Amino acid sequence: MKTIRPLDREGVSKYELNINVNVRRGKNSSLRIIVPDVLVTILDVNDNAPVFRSPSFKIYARENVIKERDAIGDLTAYDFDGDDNGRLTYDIVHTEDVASDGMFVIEGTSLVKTGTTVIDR
Ligand SMILES: [Ca+2]
Ligand SMILES: [Ca+2]
Repeated sequence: MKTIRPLDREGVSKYELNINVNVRRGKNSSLRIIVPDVLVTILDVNDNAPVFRSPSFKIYARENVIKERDAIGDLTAYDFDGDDNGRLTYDIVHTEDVASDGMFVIEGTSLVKTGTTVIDR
């Protein structure tokens, strides 16, 4: 069996086929055998990169109110691949200024304030 175009698990992950086998028995008759339920399962490869739901995020947090470990924003991204190929983890890899350094962490998809100092303009 061959494919006639590339397979994409994120488009169709399973195909069910019925296949006939014909055996000629004589000039005018044939015996037909049907193989029921051939199930083709398309296995996933990691061919999709994660995408954030927005190209940038603006989060507004009130000064003197946000406490340690309070979530201040949701940074959800998605990945169309399955299982481990679509499992996302979030990390802060760079901060633009010294004041931001160590001030926030990401827990799940939430940006969380860390430390005991209050946010104060
Ligand atoms: Ca992926
Ligand atoms: Ca995939």
